[in-house]
Amino acid sequence: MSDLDALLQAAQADFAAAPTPAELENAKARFLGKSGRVTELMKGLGALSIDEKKTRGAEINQCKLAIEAALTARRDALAAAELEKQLKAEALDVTLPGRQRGTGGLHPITRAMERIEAIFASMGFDVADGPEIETDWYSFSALNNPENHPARSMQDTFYVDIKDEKGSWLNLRPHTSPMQIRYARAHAKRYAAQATTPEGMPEIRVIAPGRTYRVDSDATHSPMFHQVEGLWVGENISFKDLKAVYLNFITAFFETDQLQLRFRPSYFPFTEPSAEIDIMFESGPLKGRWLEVSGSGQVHPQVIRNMGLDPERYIGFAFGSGIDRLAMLRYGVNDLRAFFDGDLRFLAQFK
Ligand code: 2U9
Repeated sequence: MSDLDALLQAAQADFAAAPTPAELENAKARFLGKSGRVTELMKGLGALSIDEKKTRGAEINQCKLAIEAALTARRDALAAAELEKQLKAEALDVTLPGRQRGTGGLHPITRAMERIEAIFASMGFDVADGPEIETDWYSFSALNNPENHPARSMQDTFYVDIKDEKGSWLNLRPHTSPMQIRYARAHAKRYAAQATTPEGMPEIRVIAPGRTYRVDSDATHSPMFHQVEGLWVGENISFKDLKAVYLNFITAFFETDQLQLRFRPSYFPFTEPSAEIDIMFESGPLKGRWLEVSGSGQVHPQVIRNMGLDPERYIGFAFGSGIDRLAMLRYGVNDLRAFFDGDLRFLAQFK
């Protein structure tokens, strides 16, 4: 083997052994660089005769071209390997399912509450808002609860470790009635301050929806639940107005007029007389069973007085319904706790 063949083989072996482009460039320098082996051979030509120079020079050139070709081939091979590696690392499996971007939705109780507000708004009812932490007077006294009434006990009502200016513990409101007392008092005060029109004070027509709290927990009771109470106070409001309003509400809420409504005598300290409201569907899955959906009654004269109004002049009705129970009936849910467990598999069904 000629020295040039051996040189070519050595170059090919060195190039093949270079694992990276940088090391390949080092190998190139060893053969083709300024003091590389091919350059050294070229320098040796000076000592030869003209004829020898021609032949040897042509042979060295041939060898140099072959080394350059080997270098290019190795460069291409390394670049291809690098590309292959990169493609593997960034491989996309286009058959994988796409990442889902979930859309939020309103909680079923919020949806029920918004529907209730819209239905009562269509009958001219305003919507009251108010604090969830209340004073003893607004939660109990204003609603004609006697001092020793069991609703005031620690077993029934949650208390907050703060006292009001009268020295009573604050409570988590056990019903939404305090909002209506606050609303009615503000309303009465506003019209007392103005020169009263001959027609008198405009009627109070308001619903109070919201979160309420009681010490109770099972499949049909949650320590936090939702109520909507309605109040209509004017100079000539009667039970027939209550029946018309409630029937209109319940047919709109359940989107059917295939139902009956009945009043059953009852007792509440804040209404007199008082009645439970039952409904019975005439079709559908709940057909034929009387279901208790609300308490109601004519607002007690003492409660009218606590609103800052004269019970000799003003009269009205009130009702109170559990929103969670209405939503359970509406959506066919049989465990109240499902609404508050926060399980998205349940909640997502209402989106
Ligand atoms: C004022 C005066 C009177 C609201 C009323 C009821 C009867 C009643 C219960 C139904 C199911 C509570 O959620 S529940 O457990 N409510 O039975 N509520 S009358 O009476 C009022 C409200 C406000 C100023």
